[in-house]
Amino acid sequence: MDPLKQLFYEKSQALGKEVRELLKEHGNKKVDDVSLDQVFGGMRDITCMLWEPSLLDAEEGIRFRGYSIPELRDKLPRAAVNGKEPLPEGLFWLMLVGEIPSKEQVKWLTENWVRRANVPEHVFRTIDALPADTHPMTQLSVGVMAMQNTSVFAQRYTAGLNKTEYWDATYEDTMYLIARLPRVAAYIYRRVYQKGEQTLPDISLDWGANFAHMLGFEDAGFKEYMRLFLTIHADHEGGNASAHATHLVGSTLSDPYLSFAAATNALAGPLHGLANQEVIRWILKMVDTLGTSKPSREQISEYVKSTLGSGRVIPGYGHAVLRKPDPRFMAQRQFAEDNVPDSDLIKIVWKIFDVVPPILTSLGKVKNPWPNVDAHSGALLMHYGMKEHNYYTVLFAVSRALGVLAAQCWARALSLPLERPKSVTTKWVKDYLEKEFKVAAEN
Ligand code: CMX
Repeated sequence: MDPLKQLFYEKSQALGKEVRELLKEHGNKKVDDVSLDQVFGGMRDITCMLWEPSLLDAEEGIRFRGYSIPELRDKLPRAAVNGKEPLPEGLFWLMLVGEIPSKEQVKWLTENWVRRANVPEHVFRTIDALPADTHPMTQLSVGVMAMQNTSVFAQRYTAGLNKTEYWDATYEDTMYLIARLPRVAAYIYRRVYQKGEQTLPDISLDWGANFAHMLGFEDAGFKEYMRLFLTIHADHEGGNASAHATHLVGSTLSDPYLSFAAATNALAGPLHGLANQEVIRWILKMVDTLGTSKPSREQISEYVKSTLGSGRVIPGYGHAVLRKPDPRFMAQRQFAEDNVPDSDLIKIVWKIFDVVPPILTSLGKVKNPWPNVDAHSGALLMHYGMKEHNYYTVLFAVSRALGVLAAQCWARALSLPLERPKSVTTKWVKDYLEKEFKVAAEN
């Protein structure tokens, strides 16, 4: 058994035992109750799902196994040569087994993924069958689905897999899928935007730097940004749409390929991951409309108000859970301050950060007026020369695989069952209120 699998096995056996004992003693204790606002309002804040890799606090932001983003930037292993940002491999290790890995453990993981990274030829041919103007997220989803015929879980299940072995097959699929994903994603980029001229993998590079290389970006700054990007987008607890989609589909014992394809489809919505493409489009339209690459705060303010006036949201702002500026935004801002202090586009992002929150607050209905993760990434990608906005969400998806697949390993190891919440009709709600009202009147 490989060392990470062995560690995961030990950890999951121990936690599985703890969970069984905990539920035996406390299984009927209440952790939440549900209001009609929540039933009609997207199930916000209902505590009803288990997700080991990370936990989101509305005020503080995300913590991965207890570590905040600034702590991860300090503690996770970095690239051997001039590395300042964490290697995403290290975060995957941490999310899977709850321990900060050593440099040697991360090196082992990088090399393991290199060995698993071969993508079957039919996957490329399947993507090639799509019109080139198919959105890159759709191409990614199709690419992931095309790999499903190699699923270890699906094959072993068909052959008669013992329940106690689900976690092992899921771990194998997870490791192969993460290893292959950058190659598939880069293939789509080069196919659509670089005349199909492919850049072959460089097996001496770490996972993030090799992805940058396959995309065709050799700049050391871009590689560092990719390492940071792939780390901070990896997970945001279990209730967000891409994570929840993975969890829901996986709960039917669909394998990790089918489950992660669902995540990509959820991430492709403009209220979720697609917002990173929408942000940069919106900023470039503003620059174009105002006729200046150095708009004043007053000009930006007018533009923001005209966007709101036309019944649209300000992309990159707001969040379903967070109530403070997103630490993922702040990490990118700090990266930009340290590495790219002189970009007009990035300075616009910072001015928007000054201007938008008071305007959104003044509407009186927006629960979180602060920037989210998607507000900053486009300007940094533009700076490094990646100008194809439709592609940005694919980068998010490659990162998101780390968290949602680590969670799927846990779901199988803890034998989490089929997910099946209760839904009701409006008539049911009216009848319920009527009945409750009568009960209240009788009392
Ligand atoms: N601009 C304008 N209005 C906004 C807004 C924004 N950025 N954010 C929220 N609102 C509005 C909502 O549309 C809603 O209006 P209605 O009552 O008229 O429908 C009202 O404020 C209340 O919404 P909320 O409770 O504050 O926010 P939700 O939890 O419903 O939605 C989110 C959260 C992210 C979908 C929303 O803030 C939004 O649309 N933001 C812009 C899109 C975006 O950046 N998405 C990326 C999120 C991060 C990610 O997943 O990648």
